[in-house]
Amino acid sequence: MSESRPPAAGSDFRAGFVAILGPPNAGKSTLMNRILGQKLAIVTAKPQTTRSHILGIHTTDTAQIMFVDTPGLHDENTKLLNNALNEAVIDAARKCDVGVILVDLSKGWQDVHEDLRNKLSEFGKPTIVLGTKSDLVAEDKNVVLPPGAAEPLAILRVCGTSGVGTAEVEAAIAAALPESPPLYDEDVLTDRPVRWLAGELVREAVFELLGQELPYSMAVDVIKYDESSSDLVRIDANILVMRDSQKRIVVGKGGAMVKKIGIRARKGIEQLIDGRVHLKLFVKIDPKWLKNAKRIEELGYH
Ligand SMILES: Nc1nc2c(ncn2[C@@H]2O[C@H](COP(=O)(O)OP(=O)(O)OP(=O)(O)O)[C@@H](O)[C@H]2O)c(=O)[nH]1
Ligand SMILES: [Mg+2]
Repeated sequence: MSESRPPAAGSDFRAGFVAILGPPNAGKSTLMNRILGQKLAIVTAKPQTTRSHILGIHTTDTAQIMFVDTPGLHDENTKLLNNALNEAVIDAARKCDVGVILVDLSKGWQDVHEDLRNKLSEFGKPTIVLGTKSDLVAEDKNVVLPPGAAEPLAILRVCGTSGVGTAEVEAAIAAALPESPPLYDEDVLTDRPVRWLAGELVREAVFELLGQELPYSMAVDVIKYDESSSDLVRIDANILVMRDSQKRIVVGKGGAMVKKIGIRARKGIEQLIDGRVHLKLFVKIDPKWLKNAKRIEELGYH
């Protein structure tokens, strides 16, 4: 990423990649969406929602912050998808200009944070530590760092849901970026195609409507994104599950559940594109997708 930057033009505009790092459920996607003022990354109450890095581009008069929202870093390395997720995190840390480590203030500093801090220090990256979910704890509570690797540039508190503290976060990040002209036009918000974002909103609806296990073995493949009609976007997507029993749960009695998922996802997509959407969902058994690296990549999760 940073290798491709053209030389600084002599102005004091700053631009660079900022990796948003932390354990699952720390509030990474919420914070990025809040600063962008647009729901780009899906957010759910369940851990391990984000599956691959998503670029969120925030351009102001003085800086362009290219946020890289990453999947939560976790220790459990048994599944191929989890490996792919952790690789995506390390890759983002290696390529960023600034690393931001998110710490859920209600949980505090954990081993995973120490790992991230060490990685960023090994890669020589300036680091900012952010205590998130400040609304859940006492006002004077902040992250306490154990002695160890390099000191961060700043330790700040933020609430991603209300936006309290985000201005300070933005300022601290911008100050840490290298001088550079912007890399993207100011109206570009992400590098992800809208059809992929639409698939994510289907995945979010499944996360929200179905139990604990199923969302983790499910994927969404958008097979049609048709904008040829002037007043309506037609989207067909497959919801991929591993087993017949899961298919029955997703479809629901007489198709009731998949209908509910469709209604919820459609609303999200209509908000995203600010237009009408016709969404058709199919539930397919694809026992191999979770075990096949190429397929994981095809689905856009790496
Ligand atoms: N109370 C409170 N809840 C928050 C805040 N920020 C995020 N959350 C909630 O925490 C949960 C996880 O938020 P996400 O933004 O999806 O967290 P994440 O770090 O992206 O999680 P993964 O993608 O799973 O790694 C959601 O239910 C959010 O609504 C906050 O500032 N305050
Ligand atoms: Mg996330």
